[in-house]
Amino acid sequence: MALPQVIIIGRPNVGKSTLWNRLVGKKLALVDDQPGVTRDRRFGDAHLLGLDFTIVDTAGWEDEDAATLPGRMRAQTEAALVGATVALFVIGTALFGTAVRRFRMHLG
Ligand SMILES: Nc1nc2c(ncn2[C@@H]2O[C@H](COP(=O)(O)OP(=O)(O)O)[C@@H](O)[C@H]2O)c(=O)[nH]1
Ligand SMILES: [Mg+2]
Repeated sequence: MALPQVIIIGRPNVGKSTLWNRLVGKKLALVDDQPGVTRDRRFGDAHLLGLDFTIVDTAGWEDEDAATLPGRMRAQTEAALVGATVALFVIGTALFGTAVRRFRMHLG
């Protein structure tokens, strides 16, 4: 039987790929402090609290027109939701990422 799917969704740059890497135990998903680095779904095997499941990293969920790249990324994420058992909606580190970027720009 297929494992249950847990899908990680949320705005760009909130730490979705970092969480995915942590749950899979390997640094396979790209982590960056620029939004939009994850453009497609990534599947991995995870084990937590005695449960085996498939964990799915997704592109950031942006409210953009379907014809644009962010809009197509959102469509990918919405398609992934169809097969999911659980959705983890990450709202975490958006302000942190923005603050780091602004600080770096400030430093030049
Ligand atoms: N302080 C802090 N930074 C984090 C955490 N998780 C991710 N980050 C940073 O936030 C930025 C975006 O992370 P990423 O996983 O690429 O976010 P994604 O775009 O949602 O997949 C990166 O610079 C990470 O190093 C966290 O738990 N704490
Ligand atoms: Mg990502």
